[in-house]
Amino acid sequence: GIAEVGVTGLAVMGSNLARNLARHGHRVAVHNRTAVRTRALVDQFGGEGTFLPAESPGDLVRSLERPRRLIVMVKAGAATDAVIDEFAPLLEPGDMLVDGGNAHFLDTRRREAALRARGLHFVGTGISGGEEGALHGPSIMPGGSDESYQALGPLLEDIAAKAPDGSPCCAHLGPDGAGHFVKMVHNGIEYADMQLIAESYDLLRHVAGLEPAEIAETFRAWNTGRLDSYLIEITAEVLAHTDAATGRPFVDVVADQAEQKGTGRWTVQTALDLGVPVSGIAEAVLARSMSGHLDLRAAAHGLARRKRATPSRQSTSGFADQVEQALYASKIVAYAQGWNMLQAGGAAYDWNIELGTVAAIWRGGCIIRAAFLDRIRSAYERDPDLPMLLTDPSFAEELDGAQDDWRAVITEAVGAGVPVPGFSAALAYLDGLRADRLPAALIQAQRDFFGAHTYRRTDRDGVFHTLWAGDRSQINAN
Ligand code: 2AM
Repeated sequence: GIAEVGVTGLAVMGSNLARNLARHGHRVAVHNRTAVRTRALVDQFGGEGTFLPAESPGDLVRSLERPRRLIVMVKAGAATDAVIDEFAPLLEPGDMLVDGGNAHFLDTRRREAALRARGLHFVGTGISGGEEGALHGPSIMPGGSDESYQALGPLLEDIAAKAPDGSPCCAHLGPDGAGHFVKMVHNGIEYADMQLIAESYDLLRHVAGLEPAEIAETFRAWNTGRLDSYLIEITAEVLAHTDAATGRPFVDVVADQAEQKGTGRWTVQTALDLGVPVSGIAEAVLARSMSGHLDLRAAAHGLARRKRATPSRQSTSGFADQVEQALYASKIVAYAQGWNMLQAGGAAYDWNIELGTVAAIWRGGCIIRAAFLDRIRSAYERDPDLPMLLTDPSFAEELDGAQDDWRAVITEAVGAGVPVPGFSAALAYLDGLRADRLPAALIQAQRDFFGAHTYRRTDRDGVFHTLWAGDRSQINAN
């Protein structure tokens, strides 16, 4: 075999990744179940580098240098298992199968264990950045064995996006499913970020009374500051766009139902299992879900109607500044929750995920790429044992500086009847964490009342139960 690497599955993501490899001077063997796609790729883009088309799985495997590096780019789920079943018998110990799809990390753990038993490396790899990213440089999140990264690292780092400081947006994140877990959390954070941006737009539109084109300008201005990010940039583009057919703002002709492919939901499901409160991500998933309930929305139309005060245009720029503060503060909290989840997942599955490294490889290529991620990277560089992002002195200071405006914006939104679940959940999380006393005391007392679930006291050690149905005396319960 003479190809350095193979790619099977040549839909857009797979084709673009193969082209990215070829453009970087790598000899890449390409294969697809349906051969027309293979031919189309080579016909259209053969001039970009060295492609070696393979007719069959056997052909593909024979064309690869050993140990073999084969990247699988098929739809996550049954197709991945089918492709593994097809290729594994053709491979030899030490060969590497890279799954670049959006697999659930538990599937990746199962597949990795099964292939490890056969001497094969299975490398579940998150790839973020969409079609453009796959072609021009995605953020790459590989799991799998240390040994496999020795062989794959240089290749993957070569085709990955580069952070502003020039370092590749690719790093080995830990064994088995670590890469797909990190990719899942990335997507969860992406949901939260998009929700917060959407709430900011809603406030500027319906509280400040700005038009989409004006809001686009506001986002453009924000994008030159601390909110500088891909998502803010494309938000400005979308808001500035006019629908050709109607001449109306594009955002007004798009149906207001946000869909989801499932990684946000997985993040929340997994977070519940790990016991990590990721309320920012959860609210974002729930808001998308609610937007799709057209029956309920129609039924609720006109309920609890607000008489909306006419927005006062004079105070608009002051209000936009306040929204920027609220957005930024909520974003810090949502990201902090995401990092708590990375930490908890890393501990639960013994992955030893380096929290600063995750921020470093999300600085470029992926959907949440932003200047902000370099701040997170340096926070963990300053203190690798940071208990959470919120306690980093520079983030703590920014939260403190933002909090008056943040509270004012939420108050305004509540008064106007504009829903801000992301902003409010973020603030509630912070207020809860920093509280001297939580009403959890009352909940634990209720639990003791109806279920004898016992309680601890603030003033001495031990576990207690009150005889609620009897004379209400307290007994030792352990
Ligand atoms: P196809 O072109 O032959 O359909 C995205 O759907 C990619 O995954 C396509 O390249 C598709 O191949 C491939 N794919 C989907 N299911 C597959 C399977 N069971 N085996 C092999 N490839 C599959």
